[in-house]
Amino acid sequence: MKGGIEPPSALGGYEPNEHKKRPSHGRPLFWLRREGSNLRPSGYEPDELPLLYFAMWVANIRRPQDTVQTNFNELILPAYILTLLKSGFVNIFGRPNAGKSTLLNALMGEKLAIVSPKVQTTRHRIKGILTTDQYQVIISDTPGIIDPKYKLHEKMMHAVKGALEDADLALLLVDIRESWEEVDNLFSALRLRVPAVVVINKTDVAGPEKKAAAEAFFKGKKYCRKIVFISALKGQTEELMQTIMEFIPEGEPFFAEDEISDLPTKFFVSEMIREKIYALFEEEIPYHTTVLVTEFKEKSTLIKIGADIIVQRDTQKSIIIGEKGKMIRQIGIDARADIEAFLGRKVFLELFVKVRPKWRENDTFLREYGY
Ligand SMILES: Nc1nc2c(ncn2[C@@H]2O[C@H](COP(=O)(O)OP(=O)(O)OP(=O)(O)O)[C@@H](O)[C@H]2O)c(=O)[nH]1
Ligand SMILES: [Mg+2]
Repeated sequence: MKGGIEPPSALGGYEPNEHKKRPSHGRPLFWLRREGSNLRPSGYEPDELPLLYFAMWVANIRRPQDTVQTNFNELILPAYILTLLKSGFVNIFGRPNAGKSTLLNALMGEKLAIVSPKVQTTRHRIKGILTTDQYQVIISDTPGIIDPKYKLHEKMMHAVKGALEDADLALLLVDIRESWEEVDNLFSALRLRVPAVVVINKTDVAGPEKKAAAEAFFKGKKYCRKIVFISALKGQTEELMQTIMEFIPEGEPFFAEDEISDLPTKFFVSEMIREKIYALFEEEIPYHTTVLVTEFKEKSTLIKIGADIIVQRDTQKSIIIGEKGKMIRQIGIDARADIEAFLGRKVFLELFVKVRPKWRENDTFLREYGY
């Protein structure tokens, strides 16, 4: 999150994971990169190396992790050296409701993606960036894979396709209670060209026999390089993190170390409002709805946010508003609490409901709403 906004750790009660702890002694001076059998500092040409080594000698940098004040780019920065940083894209795929967003949040130790017991909650690819002094892993949550029925679905599957293309490692997430045959068909149809780990989730609701049966089922499948059991809900992901590191290549980071996502604050705000709609309304209402943040003004004492809740029909508008405005007030109260925790500021939230017939089928509307 750029722009000085605190990460949303207050949101879901997530404890920062052990692997999440970042070095406190500043930016890396350089990374050591493997070139054939040699190690070479990244970002320097060979003819600059003698000068670099001389500067290191003067500054008394002898070993990786030595800390020093360097006069670097005319800035005084604390710096240190990293050895063989690993970095890469880990993309999560699965059917709706498998727990992909819960897993992203658990790995990040922060709530980035909204979660609900209903299917098709996630509509975008959401990247979480996890940086330590050992690695930078970019973890992508994706929409659950479905047969598209309308244009919004097509856009959602487009997001999945993009993630299939740039993964270094695919995490194929399975809800241990769902039909393994069906997920097997789906995973086979993906025709993955990158290594994949089958991640069996929700082990907190399954006994040892069920786990053994799942292992026997997925073992030996063509796409399956390894099987890991997790409970994303309970944050039991240590073994998965170790497995991820086995598959991530050595390389330089893609993002600055203080970035936790590539998406703007407005996106997260609109998602928090959408999450409340999934929680408060039954049946089809959430699927006909999207949220667009139209105003975001930082004032001295608070942030003023205006958002449109978009629905397809007048009847849906009156359901969202509720009797004497009861429901929209509730959305506002619930969403504001999360947004305030996320931004670490007081928020004035104003919600409007707008009817846009067939917005889910309309390219112009879809684009305007960020799909
Ligand atoms: N018992 C249990 N429930 C879980 C676990 N992980 C996720 N869930 C629940 O499963 C439901 C769906 O979780 P999500 O993370 O929204 O699933 P998703 O795969 O992102 O779903 P879509 O975005 O719709 O594709 C929620 O009610 C979660 O609380 C788990 O490890 N154990
Ligand atoms: Mg999701």
